[in-house]
Amino acid sequence: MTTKPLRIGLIGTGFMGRAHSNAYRRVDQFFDSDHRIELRAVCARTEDAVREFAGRWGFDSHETDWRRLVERDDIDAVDICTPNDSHLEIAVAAAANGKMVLCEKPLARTAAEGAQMVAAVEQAGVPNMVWYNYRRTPAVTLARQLIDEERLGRIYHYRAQFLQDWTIAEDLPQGGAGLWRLDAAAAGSGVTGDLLAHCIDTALWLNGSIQEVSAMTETFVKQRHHNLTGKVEPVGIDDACAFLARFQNGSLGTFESTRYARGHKALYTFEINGEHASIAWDLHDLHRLQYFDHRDDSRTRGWRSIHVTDSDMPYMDKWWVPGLQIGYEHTFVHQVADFLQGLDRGETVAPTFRDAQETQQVCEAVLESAKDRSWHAVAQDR
Ligand code: SOE
Repeated sequence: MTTKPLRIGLIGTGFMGRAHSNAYRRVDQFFDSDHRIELRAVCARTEDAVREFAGRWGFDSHETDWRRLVERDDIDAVDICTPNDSHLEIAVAAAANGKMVLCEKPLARTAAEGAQMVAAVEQAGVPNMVWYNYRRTPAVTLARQLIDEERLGRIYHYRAQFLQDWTIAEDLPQGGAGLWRLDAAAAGSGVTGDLLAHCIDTALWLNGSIQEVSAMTETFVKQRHHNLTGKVEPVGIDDACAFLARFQNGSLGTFESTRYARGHKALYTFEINGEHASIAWDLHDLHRLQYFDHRDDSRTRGWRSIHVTDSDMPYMDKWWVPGLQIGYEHTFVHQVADFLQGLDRGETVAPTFRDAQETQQVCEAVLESAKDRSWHAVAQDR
């Protein structure tokens, strides 16, 4: 088999820069594709730090200005792992240079920015993808398979939560490295864009489009020291958000996210209740899918805890032997593997920018609804 190189230019060396680099390093060892990853360049602002990152993860070279990286002839795909306020500018420039564009979630700060990004990659005709990684947890992919097989019957309820507790301290500053998620100018929103965006992406994938929403948000700590301005500034993000949703398939959704749920670090859970069966998943126990089927014999009927490790489970034939589980970082490996295999077949791989824009539109409706305390229709212009 002849393999074609896919030369990556990665921008951003924080948490996601590491998660993606790890995925690029591992994918070829475990998954087959006609494309072979080459880590050509990594970019971050601080010379010493980016050089160290390039050495540690095996990038051939480094840049300190992303504009230089997106213009390089030896890069095929630009991967955006920077805070949300730079996604638009980088994606548009990368697409204009004919690069494939991969972008960390959320696609953008607002739906208006997202629309420009969709237009940029579609006009350039370049492959594109957004890293909503939880879809590719084997147990979540299994949930999708069970739904596709119509085992649940008509769906009545979709319930999701994403709970954290890391911003409770009032003296935690906002802004800058590691804390840009608290800065509305950099992040766009708080838990809605950062955490509920994951829940919404999974929900749209498993249960279809959302028609309308009714939301409430709260900012518990109203002002924080800003690391970039050096002043105490108002906090513009939502610390917590809860919303009700009506799906196009007639089911009802309830979504909740907060960074003020003491004791919870990244408790992403969802449950779907159908006419015949229900499924539930919990990120803290990510290799298990809970399944209840009312059609089972009544004497043995009950919730089953499916350990999603056998080789007939999604992605699992590529890893270890049955019973041995995988974790968070593997979801990113799966996403790269699917992207490469999509290139092999000449097919797009979801979630594309256009798919992720639907999540932006739900987020937008949620934030608007919280502002004026009324139901908002979700724009359906995909
Ligand atoms: C926030 O703490 C965060 O890191 C999100 O930004 C990620 O998308 C989520 O997967 C885990 O939590």
